Amino acid sequence: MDGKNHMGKKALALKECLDDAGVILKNEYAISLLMFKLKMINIELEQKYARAVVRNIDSRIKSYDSILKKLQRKSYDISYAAAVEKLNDIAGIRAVCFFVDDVYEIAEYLKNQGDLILLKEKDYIREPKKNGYQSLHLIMQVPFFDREKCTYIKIEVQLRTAIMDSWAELDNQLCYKKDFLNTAYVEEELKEYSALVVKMDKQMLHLRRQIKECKSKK
Ligand code: 0O2
Repeated sequence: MDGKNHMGKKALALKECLDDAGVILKNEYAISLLMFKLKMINIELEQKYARAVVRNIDSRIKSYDSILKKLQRKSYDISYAAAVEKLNDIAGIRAVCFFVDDVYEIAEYLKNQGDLILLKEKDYIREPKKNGYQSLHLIMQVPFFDREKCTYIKIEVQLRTAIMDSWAELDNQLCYKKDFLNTAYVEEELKEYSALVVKMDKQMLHLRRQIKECKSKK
């Protein structure tokens, strides 16, 4: 069998596994559990602070094409086993908050949920990526009990502010994982705008605190 044919067979086998109804359902289960928890946390925080906390929550199951590309990009084996073992974001959920302190408070709530296991935390807010990307990522494990045993489903939870989210969305559209002539220039520009994101998030938080102080003096 030549190399290309072999790769084709591996990719096909991967697709078959990812298309399996049970596999899809397990990822959907992890997403709906996290969605439920984030909504509950949001209700609690909105009541605690009497203001809006989470702007929106989105979720997705990573597509076959995107999984295949990521396995290839990272030089992993093209197989379902490798995808499940090596990739942390086949199931993904993103909560976009208004303020940066809300991001960390929600992360603490999630970390304190007795039924979830925190596998890994990547704080790209305290330490943004080289290109300026900011977000807090929690890789969590959701237990799934069936008749025979308990298995764990990985899910990546991305938490960030609305301003960070706008930057990331524009980066996705303009630059992320794209290859073109002026890459270096665009990357430099985006990095500069990321510094503006930091500044604006800090100022908005400061302003919110000032307003609260004024109100409490009344
Ligand atoms: P897509 O198409 O959005 O799903 P690791 O967890 O260390 O094994 P991974 O998953 O590469 O490796 O980690 P990383 O770098 O934290 O990226 C996870 C996800 O965060 C990415 O998934 C993106 O969704 C998002 N992300 C990371 N870096 C950037 C960035 O520079 N710009 C933007 N816009 N998003 C970013 P995917 O699979 O790369 O992409």
